[in-house]
Amino acid sequence: MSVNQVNRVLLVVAAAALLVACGKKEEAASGAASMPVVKIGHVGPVSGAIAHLGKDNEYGARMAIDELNAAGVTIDGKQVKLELMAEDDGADPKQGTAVAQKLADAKVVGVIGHLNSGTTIPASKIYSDAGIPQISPSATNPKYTRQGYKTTFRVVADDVHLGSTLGKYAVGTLKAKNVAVIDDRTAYGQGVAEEFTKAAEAAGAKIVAKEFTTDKATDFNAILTSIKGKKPDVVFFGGMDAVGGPMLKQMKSLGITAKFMGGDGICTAELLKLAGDAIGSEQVFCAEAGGVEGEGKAGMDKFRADFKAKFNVDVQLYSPYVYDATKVMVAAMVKANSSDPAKYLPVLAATADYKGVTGPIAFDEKGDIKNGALTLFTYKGGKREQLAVIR
Ligand code: ABU
Repeated sequence: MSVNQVNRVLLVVAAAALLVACGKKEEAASGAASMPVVKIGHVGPVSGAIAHLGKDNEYGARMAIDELNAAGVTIDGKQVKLELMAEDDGADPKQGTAVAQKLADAKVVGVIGHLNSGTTIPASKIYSDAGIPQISPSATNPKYTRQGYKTTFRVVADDVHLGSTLGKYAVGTLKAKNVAVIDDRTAYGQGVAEEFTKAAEAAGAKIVAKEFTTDKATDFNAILTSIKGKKPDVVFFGGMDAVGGPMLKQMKSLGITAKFMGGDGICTAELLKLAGDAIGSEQVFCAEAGGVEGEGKAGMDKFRADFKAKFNVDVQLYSPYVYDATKVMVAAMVKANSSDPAKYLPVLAATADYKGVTGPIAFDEKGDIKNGALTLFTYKGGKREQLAVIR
């Protein structure tokens, strides 16, 4: 055979191999297209002042769904395709109920969200009426799971746990005697500030000022000037980082040197950017409504590294909890052998030993996480630094 003939034969063989590969690819693609689709909703504020937190949550859901689809999920003998319907509620209660209705009308079989208590609580009635299981990965107002709905679940500790732990810490560890309290009048901010106040007073502190702002405010000079005159050792803020950051800047320019405390809403990576150089070393103390220790840290570290590699951003706060919430929901569908909410809801409620990256997940009779942890943090050297995990 001449060299030309050999080359022609090789070309024909290569072309045939290419055709076979393309055929297989099309076959695989059409296989995926013909799979039953299981729609799961996610809601958070991906617009507005806390869009960075909404995106963090949404990425957690996307990561879980992508991993599950890649591994293959089989329900009732058929491989299914999980589809995420991600909606934006702008942290606004009205927008929250509007998107909840949209998801119910679209017949999602479950919802992960919302992020804020102020949107999660009103939306939960819509999901309950439609029989759609809902897991909030971040809404901490206790009311959410205390409305008597069978469809509400939460994978983080609540504001009673958060506020009371922080109140005791302010007095017991930071030795605060005089405390000022500010909240943003949202369901979350007001609730966590009330729990903090009760615990700080019970531990012996005097509440020297109670002030209010909003979750959209940018100017705090009037309330901070009034607080400055009361000389507090600690200023507690019930609200989110988008307000807490500028508040810290204005505290600095007014010369207020009190420690600054808050719940999970300020306990983010973004607070460092939002407050700039106004965060003094070990001046800010906050708590995340979850946490891992010991052997669990390796799994969380891997999650953070995988998240960064996939989205090119760091975890802000609750994406690992969203990731676990999504996987817990799908695990219940697989165990129930059905994505029908009526069939998998009792299995989800009976979740007893799910091992997540955020720790073990089991639900109590209200749908709250059993034995939920808290992690106390401070900010030091331009980083959020863990102080302790508390159960
Ligand atoms: N838990 C803090 C942020 C979300 C919320 O409860 O409103």
